[in-house]
Amino acid sequence: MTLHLVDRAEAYSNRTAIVVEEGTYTYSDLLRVSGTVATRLLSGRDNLNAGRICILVPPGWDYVVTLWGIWRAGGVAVPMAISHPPAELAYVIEDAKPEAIIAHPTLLDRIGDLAEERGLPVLESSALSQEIPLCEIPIVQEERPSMILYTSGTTGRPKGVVLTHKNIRSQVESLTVAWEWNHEDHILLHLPLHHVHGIVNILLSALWNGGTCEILSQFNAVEVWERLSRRDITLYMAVPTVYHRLIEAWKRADHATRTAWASGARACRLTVSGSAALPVTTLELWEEMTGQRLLERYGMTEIGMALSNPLDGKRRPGYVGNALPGMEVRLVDDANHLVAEGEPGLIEVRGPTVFNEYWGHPKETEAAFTTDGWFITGDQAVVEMGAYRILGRSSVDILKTGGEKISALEIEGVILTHPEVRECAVVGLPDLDWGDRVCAAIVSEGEDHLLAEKLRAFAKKRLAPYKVPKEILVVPELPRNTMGKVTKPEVLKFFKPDKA
Ligand code: MLC
Ligand code: AMP
Repeated sequence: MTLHLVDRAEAYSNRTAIVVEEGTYTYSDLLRVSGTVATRLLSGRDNLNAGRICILVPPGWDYVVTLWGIWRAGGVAVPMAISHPPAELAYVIEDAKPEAIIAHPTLLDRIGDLAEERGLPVLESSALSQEIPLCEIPIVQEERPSMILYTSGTTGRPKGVVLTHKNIRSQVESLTVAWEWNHEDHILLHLPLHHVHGIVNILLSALWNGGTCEILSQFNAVEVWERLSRRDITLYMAVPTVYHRLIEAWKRADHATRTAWASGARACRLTVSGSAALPVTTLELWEEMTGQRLLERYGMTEIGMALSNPLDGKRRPGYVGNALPGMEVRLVDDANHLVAEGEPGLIEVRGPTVFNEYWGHPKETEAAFTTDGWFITGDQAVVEMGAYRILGRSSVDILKTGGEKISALEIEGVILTHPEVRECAVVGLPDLDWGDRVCAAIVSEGEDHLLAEKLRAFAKKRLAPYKVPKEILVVPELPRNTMGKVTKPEVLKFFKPDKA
């Protein structure tokens, strides 16, 4: 059997699959060009046999056919973040151990040296889709791994989450039932394509259902509003920071513009928020402007989506609803006993969408599951009046900024390698725009009054842009408890709360 996603595309033949600035592509185009990519990747072999291939391609047509091409050739896709500096890309390459890297022509500079040092071939995405006679496309079992997505853990560097084709199919099927995806749907996509939010909830859900996914290469609030105002987008999904930015742009617009924009959003059948806690004020303002009550849902790279407010029925502000179709969700205490309704507990999840392993980390994989197979999310919640409310992470060292999960310890580790830094504590300051605003308090070895600025430049070279602290303060000493451990709630007090 071939992949269900591909089988289904055969039936959608002349429907529009992808819209990008350069043009419009049908499902037949998608099948033909991804077949070409698969043929070129195989170059005479029968099957890539789960060989990893890194993708460094911006959101667009090339990205979609590259992803499908790798899958159809029997490979495992490792989408990399196009915003990452070479140091972060090098980490992913070292960890995933790919057989090749597919890069967009505009990103070759970023990856060229890294690949050469490791003797890895770099294939240009545009060259891979130059049509040639197709070879026989292999049969790919659904139990096979399909992609590895990198996500921050509590301890240090990011880990690769291995998702099988079956995991992805289960994720898409669950969302299809819950949110009634269908072939009339037309969704706008501007989220990065190295996370489940953009890849599964938006791109693959649209393609599974014969809908249309319209891709903007990056987020721009005015562009999104303008596009919505054409009133043919049926679904819109984003992280809370994006909704906050849309609201701020709307406030700056004149009356006629506001009316046109709002009428576009009003025409959607559903607008969804997730990946981080949605502030109730954002939900209320969005509803006031557009008449749309945002549907908030909760998910994670390791599990896809687990909890969702209902499509029909009451969506309570501040709550994320209940288990999605096919998912089991429970709350437990420290001894792994179920907690009663109204009591806070740790969220555990089980179901066909849940990943099997962290790539190359069997110990971490084992520690992430209970003996009876529940995935331990590390998030806390409470059930009140029959719906889940997320309370936050169990660890103060995992932060969410603009929907990106980051480890405070990873950032501290990098800053501490600077010779002028003696101590460092990274915290997330609550912020209406970013969710957590990343801030660092440091104790300096010397008296350099330019150290904070130097450190930002130092961090920028080594870390993804969203991990670079927005504010760095030099302090005389870090607050500690009686055991000598830095107390992060005390560190937070160094910084001024929410600028919004
Ligand atoms: C960019 N910057 C960020 C940032 N993104 N800083 C903190 N957090 C972020 N997420 C930096 C930029 O590098 C720049 O730094 C400065 O902030 C201003 O950038 P900007 O132009 O305002 O940001 P922008 O490029 O518009 O990006 C913001 C954003 C983007 C919110 C649109 O971050 C985004 O698309 N986030 C979505 C992430 C996502 O898809 N998460 C899903 C994970 S899956 P400087 O120094 O140059 O000024 C998951 C599971 C689930 O969580 O449940 O879905
Ligand atoms: P990631 O590892 O990037 O997939 O991020 C997953 C994490 O995002 C979860 O473990 C939660 O901490 C957070 N998250 C996702 N959706 C929500 C939500 N609706 N409310 C609060 N936190 C969320």
